[in-house]
Amino acid sequence: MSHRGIWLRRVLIGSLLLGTLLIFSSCSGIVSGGQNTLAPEGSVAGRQRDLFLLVVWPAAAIFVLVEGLIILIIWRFHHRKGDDTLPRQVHGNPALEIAWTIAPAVLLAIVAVPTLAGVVTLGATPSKIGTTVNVSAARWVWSFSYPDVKDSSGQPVTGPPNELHIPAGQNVEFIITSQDVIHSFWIPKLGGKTDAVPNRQNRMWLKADRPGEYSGQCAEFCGALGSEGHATMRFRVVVQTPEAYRAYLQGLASGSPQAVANQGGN
Ligand SMILES: [Cu+2]
Repeated sequence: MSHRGIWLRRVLIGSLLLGTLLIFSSCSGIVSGGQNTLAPEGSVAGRQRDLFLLVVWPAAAIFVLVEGLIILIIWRFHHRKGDDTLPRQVHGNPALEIAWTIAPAVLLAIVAVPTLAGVVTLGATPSKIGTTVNVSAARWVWSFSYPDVKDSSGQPVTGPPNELHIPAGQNVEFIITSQDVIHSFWIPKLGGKTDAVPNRQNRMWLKADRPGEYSGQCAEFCGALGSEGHATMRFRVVVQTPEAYRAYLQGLASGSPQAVANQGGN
């Protein structure tokens, strides 16, 4: 192998190793933190994952095909010592050009059908809603209140900051707003994201399959101050059985948070 060939091979192997390392280092935190969108625990997140993979797999196949052809062509047709003859010159190939114009158009049309169907389904609030939660974001805390149950002054009961409770197996609607800048409401394993915008009420819904604890996160960079900031703007999501959820709301209404402390969803 020529000197240049050895050098090229080293660079290729080096970049491949570095790229793989980078990918795995960024994934490990997401997986261990319970924010893996590829392991959904609800119908909305499941559909979002399916749409993502529907695009990623064909894109990966096309990437491998195109990059493979480029590498093959570089290897097959590069200049060789002692061979100074001009290769065969090609000007245009109508059949090939029509094919590579039509093929992507057909592929995009196929991908568009489930994508648009998903946008319509996930964008519309389902007719049957089990419960509604008001979500209010502020730098750097999430507040959740529950209009299904009112406190003694007639206001929706409010839970502790950065702790959301929802019932399993029911469509949950969120009415989302912000007190200051734009934030984004996101529970990676259950659904999202929807922006929290001051003076606006955005709606989002999702359904959690089973009781358990999940992790939510602000998904719109909203500033930082010292050790606090966007990155620390996370919240616990406690998915409970519908009965435990109702009991939790009643506990908030009666002002006895001690009574609800042990009713975490598991
Ligand atoms: Cu934020």
